[in-house]
Amino acid sequence: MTNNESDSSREWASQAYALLKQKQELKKQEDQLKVEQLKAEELKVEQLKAEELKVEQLKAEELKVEQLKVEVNKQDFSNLQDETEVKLGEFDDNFTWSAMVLAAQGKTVNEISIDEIDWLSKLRRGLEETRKGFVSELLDKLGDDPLTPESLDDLETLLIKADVGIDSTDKVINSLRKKLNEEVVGGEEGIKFLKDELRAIIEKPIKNSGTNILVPQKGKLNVWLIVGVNGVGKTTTLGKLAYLSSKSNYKTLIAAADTFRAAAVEQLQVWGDRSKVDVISNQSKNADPAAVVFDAINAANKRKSDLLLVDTAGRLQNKNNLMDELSKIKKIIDKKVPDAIIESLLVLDASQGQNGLKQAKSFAKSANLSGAIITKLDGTSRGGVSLAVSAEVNLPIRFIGAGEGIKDLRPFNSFEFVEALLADR
Ligand SMILES: Nc1nc2c(ncn2[C@@H]2O[C@H](COP(=O)(O)OP(=O)(O)OP(=O)(O)O)[C@@H](O)[C@H]2O)c(=O)[nH]1
Ligand SMILES: [Mg+2]
Repeated sequence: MTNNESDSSREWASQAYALLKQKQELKKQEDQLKVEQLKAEELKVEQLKAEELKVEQLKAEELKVEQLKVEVNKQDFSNLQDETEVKLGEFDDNFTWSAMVLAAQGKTVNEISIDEIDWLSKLRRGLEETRKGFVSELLDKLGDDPLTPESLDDLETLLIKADVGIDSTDKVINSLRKKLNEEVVGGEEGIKFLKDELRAIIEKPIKNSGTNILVPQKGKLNVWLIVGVNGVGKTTTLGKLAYLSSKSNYKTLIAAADTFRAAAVEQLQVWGDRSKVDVISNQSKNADPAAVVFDAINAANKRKSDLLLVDTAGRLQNKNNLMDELSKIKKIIDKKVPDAIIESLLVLDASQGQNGLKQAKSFAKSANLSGAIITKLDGTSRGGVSLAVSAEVNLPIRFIGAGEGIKDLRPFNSFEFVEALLADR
């Protein structure tokens, strides 16, 4: 965003803020109304029962109550007095920046939500460390002066330092060099060009996959395998995904297929409880992960689930065992539900930088991955590794995590990511 755009968008942001405040009030009133409606419907059912009216009528009323209950529960859920509640914060720099990023994507004042603002603020704060060693230095070096071949050398060093990877860095620098040979490029314009280039790198595997945002396909069982080495955040990510999915009204189920680590099932159960999603597990010692998946598929079929999230082990005796186990799980799914949509999502801890990239490459060779999820973007200086994953492993990034809370995971949006990465301009 340029400074001029910032000025005109500030007014927009203040309108958005006022509207969100109004919406919050309105929602409270609607919730109250729904609770009252529910009470009235329940009373009706009681009366109908007492009068022994037609069974059909009774059934219809009961159905209505059930539907209302779901509605009220949903409202209750977002109004819970716990960490899941998001309140409208101050009208500050964070709000303005987030609103401006949404406006730049063509959203109208009416279309934005507190959740979105909250997430963007988190993302921007989370990427602060990456930005510090990257953008601040970049801006110091580039200033507002036109780009020179020397400033490109500096930029190259900075991109490598931010773990963007050699391939992506080369690509960006070459494009910029080519542009420099053709015309004078001002500082501001240089940053804009840089943003476009970075976005193109991340977007490429997403475009190639033909799917912009990953959601469960309707009318089929979707099975998402959450894989990755130990400690990267698989189980946490799965918990957040279960929340996102059930909140979005997909019938969701969790399979606890990490039978290697002792406390894995309990940890998953906590997430299941928080997101109100059932967990299928086998508590016996040395349970076979493929057998857990087998049970979970049976349960998913019975319940007509939309999405089965499978937690897998990150630590086994050796890497071959890990790969064998994953292929065994896949075979079971293929056999039991041949038309299931399987996604193998590799979880990567951004703070591991180039090490994480190595893991991704080694997994990609043997595990037939379909996407990546980048976690722990909060508080690392290595957020740039997301670009390397796109460019060097050719994996579409599907979700990103920036915190340990249940709402700290979102579908990946390349525009928002690059804006947050270069948020000072
Ligand atoms: N700050 C931060 N911490 C995270 C994030 N995601 C996960 N964590 C933390 O990372 C730690 C490991 O997370 P787990 O979800 O247990 O990782 P895992 O990959 O399932 O680990 P194993 O099952 O042992 O292989 C926990 O303390 C999480 O709270 C994130 O986005 N940000
Ligand atoms: Mg785990």
